Amino acid sequence: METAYFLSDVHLKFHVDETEALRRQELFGLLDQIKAEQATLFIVGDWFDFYFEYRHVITAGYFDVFMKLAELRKHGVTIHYVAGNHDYWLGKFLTTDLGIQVHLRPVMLDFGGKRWHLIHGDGLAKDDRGYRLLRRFLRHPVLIAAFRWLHPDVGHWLAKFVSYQSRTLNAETEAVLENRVQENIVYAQQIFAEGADFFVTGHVHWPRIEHIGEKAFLTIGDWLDHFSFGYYDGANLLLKQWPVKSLPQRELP
Ligand SMILES: [Mn+2]
Repeated sequence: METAYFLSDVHLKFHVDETEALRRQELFGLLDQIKAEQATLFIVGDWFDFYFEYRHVITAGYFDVFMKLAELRKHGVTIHYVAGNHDYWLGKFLTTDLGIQVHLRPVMLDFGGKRWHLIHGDGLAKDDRGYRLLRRFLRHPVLIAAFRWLHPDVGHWLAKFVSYQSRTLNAETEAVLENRVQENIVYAQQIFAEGADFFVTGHVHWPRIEHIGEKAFLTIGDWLDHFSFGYYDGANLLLKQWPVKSLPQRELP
């Protein structure tokens, strides 16, 4: 039986304070479970709060995370990683050195006898026009090349501001989040019409599963408040929460 776990919006920070260390401890608990189960891991964006690949430098604050992913790979776990808006700049350290299957764009793939559409979901909302423009700028090859020439310490320092910006943008009311989820469900209907069985997304930080006949829509939630994840048991897609002991945990809405 092929099983899978879906995680998004973990927002791993490169400054590791006490909360961050505990968040990782909980996350590694789930990753150990994935390893023991020999399941597949699907990362659906914003795994890292900031990720940028230089040619010869990796981010020190993520060292234990890289080690953990390498450990999973060594034990035969397949890892797919769909880029998010905080970690779009994925590169060959992840693909070649860690053996992760990276998707810079939303992807349709077959797994466990089902057709999956995996999309982080940034820019999907109708009121996100300003962001879509910003995204075009942030993903421009000239800007990326220029950023690579900055000293990595300066680059990370700058990234803290961009990251903080996009977090304050996310401090929204439940009604707004609810509305986003509904918009995403409308979008998912098109993808279902194109043949997908399961639509998995993130970005909204508001966990929800909707079963639509045989098909299902899942927005994963986050690893900041909900500690939620998707689980495919070989036939059904489920929304679950990791029972967190060390930090406050919000119930599913
Ligand atoms: Mn996001």
